Amino acid sequence: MNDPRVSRALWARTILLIVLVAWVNAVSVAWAGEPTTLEPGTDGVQRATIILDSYSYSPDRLIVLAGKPVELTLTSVTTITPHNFIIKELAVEQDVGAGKTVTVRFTPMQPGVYLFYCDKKLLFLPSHREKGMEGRLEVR
Ligand SMILES: [Cu+2]
Repeated sequence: MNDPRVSRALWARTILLIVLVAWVNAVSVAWAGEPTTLEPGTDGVQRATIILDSYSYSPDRLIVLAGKPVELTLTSVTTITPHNFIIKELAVEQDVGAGKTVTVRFTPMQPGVYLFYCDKKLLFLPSHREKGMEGRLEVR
């Protein structure tokens, strides 16, 4: 084991393993973020703030109750890239310019899982949704 080539190879393998484990952890955290449950305020409105970046929503998993209004404050932290927020089944479609904050309000009546996403794209490039800018709203 005193051969320096052997210990170099062992080190290389150990470092590779550490990098791999760190990467797998980072990816699984991104995929399985804890859902955010929106508590109704005294006025019955379920509110949350969502940060829009290229190309993500944070938080990207929301849980709300059916039949009560939902108000989302959409804050973009980008400097150039415009985004939007779409929930097709609920007729929600809101542009969010770079660095802007806007609110959307809607009342989901049917329990179920609704996907929200950004359909912006530049020319022939993949859409922001295809780059991962998507989340899910669970209506209970
Ligand atoms: Cu976008």
